[in-house]
Amino acid sequence: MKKLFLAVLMLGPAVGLRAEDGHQLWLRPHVSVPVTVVLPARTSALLATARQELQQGWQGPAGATITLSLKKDKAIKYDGFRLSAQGVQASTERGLLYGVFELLRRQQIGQAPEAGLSNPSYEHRLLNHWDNPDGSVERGYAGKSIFWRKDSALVVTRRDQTLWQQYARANASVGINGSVLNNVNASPVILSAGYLGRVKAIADALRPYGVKTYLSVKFSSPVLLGGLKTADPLDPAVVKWWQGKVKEIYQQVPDFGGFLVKASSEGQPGPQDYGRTHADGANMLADAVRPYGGLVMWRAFVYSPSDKDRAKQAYNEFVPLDGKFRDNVIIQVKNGPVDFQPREPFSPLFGALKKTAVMPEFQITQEYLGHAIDLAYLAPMWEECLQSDTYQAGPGSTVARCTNGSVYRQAHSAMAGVSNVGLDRNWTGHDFAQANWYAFGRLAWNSSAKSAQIAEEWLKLTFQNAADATPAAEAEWNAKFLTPVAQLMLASREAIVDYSMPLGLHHIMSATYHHYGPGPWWAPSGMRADWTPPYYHQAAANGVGFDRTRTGSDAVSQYHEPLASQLNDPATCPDEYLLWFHHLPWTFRMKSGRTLWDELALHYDHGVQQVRQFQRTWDRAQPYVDAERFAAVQNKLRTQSGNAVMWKDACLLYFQQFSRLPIPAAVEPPM
Ligand code: GCW
Repeated sequence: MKKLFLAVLMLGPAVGLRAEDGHQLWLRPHVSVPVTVVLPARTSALLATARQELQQGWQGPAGATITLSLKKDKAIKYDGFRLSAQGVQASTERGLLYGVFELLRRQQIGQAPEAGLSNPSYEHRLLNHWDNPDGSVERGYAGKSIFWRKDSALVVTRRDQTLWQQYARANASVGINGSVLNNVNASPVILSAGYLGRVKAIADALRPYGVKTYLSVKFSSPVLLGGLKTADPLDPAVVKWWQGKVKEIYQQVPDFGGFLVKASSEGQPGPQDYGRTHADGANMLADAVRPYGGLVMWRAFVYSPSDKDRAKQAYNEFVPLDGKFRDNVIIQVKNGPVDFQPREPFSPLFGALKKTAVMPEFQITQEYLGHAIDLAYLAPMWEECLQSDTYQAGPGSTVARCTNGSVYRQAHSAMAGVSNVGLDRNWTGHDFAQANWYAFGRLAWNSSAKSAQIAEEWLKLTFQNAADATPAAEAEWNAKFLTPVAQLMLASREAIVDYSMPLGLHHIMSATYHHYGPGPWWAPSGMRADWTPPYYHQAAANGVGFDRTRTGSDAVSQYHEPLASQLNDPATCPDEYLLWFHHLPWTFRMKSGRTLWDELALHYDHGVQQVRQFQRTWDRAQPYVDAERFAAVQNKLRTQSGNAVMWKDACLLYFQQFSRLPIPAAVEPPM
């Protein structure tokens, strides 16, 4: 008896629902009420999923009848849907499933089940996994890969399948309809028969949730895997090899989505190795997948050590190729012209191409924003990019509209996010990093969605409990938890910019492989200059910043007017981008009236103060959070707070050797 009691005590906290909350993402189970679901006449795994979700999660009127109907309707785009009190109407099965998730989300967060139409902004909403076949994840901070494992790579276990289903369900709940299963630095082995067997098993687990499977491919696979002498895209034997490989893939995965390719970039092989263009390479693969309806997403992340300004390279390589790509090719462009920095202006490739489909790539995993230690809610960063005006066809040509086919027609449209998912029990390493997975899906569905609204939704789904549902409890929860924690989230990315790379500084992290913490001095001898921070900040006695004006590298001219002129003039260039585009004296007068040096120091200091404020906010949230998540986030904020001080001190002391100016009195002196 005593033993049993002890066992219960030991098991208690570990299996209790609250303790498990953090592992359920935003899809925590709750008590549902009976509902009758009427399905279209045909049956399918996807429809079964939709019914099951309704039955498990219904919190509307008990005994209601909900009808899911498939009907052609010109107003419904892609996987869009129409909601009404009676049910969901869509033109695809996926649309029905997304409508069901929307209904359930509204019920759970207490929003009226608004009738009406909801269409996705992009046709394809994809996660890119930088997962390697050995189970490691490039830039992954949440443990090993959920797809690949070192030794028994090809044995599919029940546990694998359950995990893949849970992953697919989470994606479906926010409208993500595709996953690229492996790293863009692709291993050729992924296309071997053994691995394709596992790809099939993954595709089978994702399909009932409407998530299509894609693969990254290495351009030299015909040589490395196929034993050919060349991977020249115009060589008939190479063309034939890819055709055969594609056929083999579609035999295993009939609804395979297509390929993602990093070629002629960062040492990866590509068409340029054979004197061919990106278009030659992309089109060859596009022709191979076309008979099956497949797509090729060809990345524009290209730069070389010889470039005077890395930020200009992608534009220079791709603009001359506009109109040369097949219509099942989409050029995948990182949000900024350098590389996923805490803040970059939008890439000028958005708004540059007229006859070629372009898609944004965002990084959900926090390579440059504090890994899984710093709390960074990234939706404001993505919103900032999507809403930036490129002026491609006059005012209002936002990045969102230039990539979803509204400004120039695109046969296909898509948005990709580099996933932050791993085997960690909470999926993403940091509990708040779950919000970035969620927000990516919500923004890919509706590129006009507001970060603040997404944060509130996510907080309610992830932290609110049934016990908080009485009006009084809810008012308290809103005031004491929701509002302050949402504010924390919304300020979090700017805080990181402030304590690491304010005023347009970029790429001054420790450029040692890990990319964590400050390193403006990092420049080992013999290292490629464009991989070292001094190349980017250009700090010297005469000032700081990268001159990209018309008299500098002229990167400004890759933007349309009136933006180009606005960026070119330090008086009109927004402070956020000042040192991105200008090299300015330390005593330069800012819009605030302060000197550049003082302003810089104040930004660094403000970032530190912000994180301390986040700590206080979180401490006050304790009564509203389970112990496990409270402690985890509290610990991480503590580490982040110390790291913020390190960033500030290291950068200010480093820059001070050039500025030779005192730290302003309002700034906390270095430790
Ligand atoms: O940001 C850089 C990363 C690399 C990554 C590369 C890319 C997958 O440091 O790890 O490689 O970008 O996007 O291709």
